[in-house]
Amino acid sequence: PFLQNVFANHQFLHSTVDTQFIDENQELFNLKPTQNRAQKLLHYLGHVMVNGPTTPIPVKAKPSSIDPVIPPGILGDPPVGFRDILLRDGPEGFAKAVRAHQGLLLMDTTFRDAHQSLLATRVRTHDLKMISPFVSHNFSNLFSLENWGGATFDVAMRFLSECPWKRLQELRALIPNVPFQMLLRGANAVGYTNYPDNAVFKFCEVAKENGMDIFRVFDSLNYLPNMLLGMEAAGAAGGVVEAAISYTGDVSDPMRQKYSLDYYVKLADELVKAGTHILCIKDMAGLLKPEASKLLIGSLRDRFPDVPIHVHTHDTAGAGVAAMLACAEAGADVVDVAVDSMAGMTSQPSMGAIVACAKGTKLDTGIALEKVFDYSEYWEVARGLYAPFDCTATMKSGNADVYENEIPGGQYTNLHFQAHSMGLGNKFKEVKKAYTEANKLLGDLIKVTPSSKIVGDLAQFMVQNNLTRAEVEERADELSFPLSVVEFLQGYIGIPHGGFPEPFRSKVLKSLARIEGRPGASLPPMDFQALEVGLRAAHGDEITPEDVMSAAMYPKVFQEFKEFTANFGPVDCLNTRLFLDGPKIAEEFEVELERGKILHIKALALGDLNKAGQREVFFELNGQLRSVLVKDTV
Ligand code: 3PY
Ligand code: ZN
Repeated sequence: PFLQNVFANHQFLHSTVDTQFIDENQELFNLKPTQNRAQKLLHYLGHVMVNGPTTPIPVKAKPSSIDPVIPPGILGDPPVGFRDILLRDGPEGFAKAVRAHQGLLLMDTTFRDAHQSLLATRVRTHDLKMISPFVSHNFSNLFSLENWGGATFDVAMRFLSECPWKRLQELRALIPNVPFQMLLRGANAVGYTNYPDNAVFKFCEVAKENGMDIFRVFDSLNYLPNMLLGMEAAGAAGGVVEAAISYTGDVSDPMRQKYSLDYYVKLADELVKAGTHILCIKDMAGLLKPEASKLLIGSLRDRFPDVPIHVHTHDTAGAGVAAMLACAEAGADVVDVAVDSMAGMTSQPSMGAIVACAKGTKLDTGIALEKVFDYSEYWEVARGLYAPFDCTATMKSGNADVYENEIPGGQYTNLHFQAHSMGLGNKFKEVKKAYTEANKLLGDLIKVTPSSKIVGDLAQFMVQNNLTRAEVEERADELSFPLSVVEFLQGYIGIPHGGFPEPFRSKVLKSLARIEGRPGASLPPMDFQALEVGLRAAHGDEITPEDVMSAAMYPKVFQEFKEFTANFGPVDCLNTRLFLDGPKIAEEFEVELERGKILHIKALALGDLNKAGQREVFFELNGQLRSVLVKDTV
């Protein structure tokens, strides 16, 4: 584009120019993005070489220089799996087959919750795709692979500059036999606040069309109307509905009465009555102790002999394996694990540990430990590529204090990162204490996205303003609270169990509006057609129904993602080291743009800073010399 500008320049064409010509004609550097994907990728690589990664990096660590190796064992067609049963018998038949199955079934969270909890959700489609055929061939007896939803949807666009739908499509093509599972935040879909009902329905429909099978539906307050809406949307799309009760407190502690065994059983009654195919206990903070597991899962098993029970936990305190085995003993059909090298701490308990402990017992998973070791080795090395995001850079262990602060796994890691980046590395205990107090102030909530963020925002507000719980309560009518807290009290995400805390709520809200009932019910339907017309006008005619849903969920994030791609091309085709760190000078590498379309690139040199504050970066692309001009912003 630079040379095109030069050759189109009137002065250049019609008079003799010297080198000052460039300095005097800075508009030559107004480089319009070309339509060429290869040139755009060079632009991206040049940008990273000059300015560092485009995605924010929480930890000062470089991606490892060791490449993960795909283990052997990918011959022929993949074996038949539970997805084949689902496709043949539908959701009800699938649920029956799960219930009838002898032995313990596993959901593998490595592709979603494990990296959401340990690596700030940063694992890229590139590395998921590499190991997918191995999973399909060697883990065909998984109940499901959790690979989508939760925070992965917006992080894909926001920080990885890749399309979440393309991830789903590509993984589906590589793993036809294992059911895919996603986390749906009920009426919040994959966002942080309630959407109009038709947006939740449409979202599930498009997800199902793109290959999603099982929808784990929860609400961050266990607010039944929100849960029912999500369940209906997943069911109407033809998905397997897995209604998830978020677990907090401790049913084995007679002193913790707010979230008692009776509370959970009554809620389960409603979800089963509403026709859930599977019932899930979602222990997002890892609070479910073995004794509580026996009580809770035992009661649910007795009450619902025909409904498959699925349990999710986090290993923050270190009791995850013990708890999941206790759940299985008490009658759970499926428990969640992550492969060993992506397990433990705020992630799920270890797959290898559970497979080994269950081996030879009535809970035998039928999974070969040797295959778990291979799978784990891939991830151990792949995880090294994400060193700039790895919580182990600062966090050295889990902590049983989670039984007191009840912080969900992913948020525990986030708060730890935040405390360190704010220079409060030795004050994490105080941050957690403030979280505990903020939770009490808000009336002891179920805490999971987004209610957990509201508690976290209030905790941060208390730490920053040096306020105790008593002071906040006393001065509630004069303090300027975070918007998320005010909106929560207004009823924007639903109604918490036991109602809103009073007089705190009235003091904060004063005359502000209060939403009655289910928030989504009062939102006008989204006009998808108008949205699509607007997107086509802004980004051209290649807008897909999936893009429309991305924009419906995250309008600004989607727009920025499209702008990024228009400038920098399909960066998801780069390997993770190149994406994060760019190539070294003289490094040669290949980039597969699409099947069979391979670019051969060599990074040649980085030019000096010119007067306009730019550097020219030189490459060889398929044997031809190419260069890009990049503004040096460092
Ligand atoms: C999410 O909502 O992303 C969660 O993982 C909640 O546990
Ligand atoms: Zn989780």
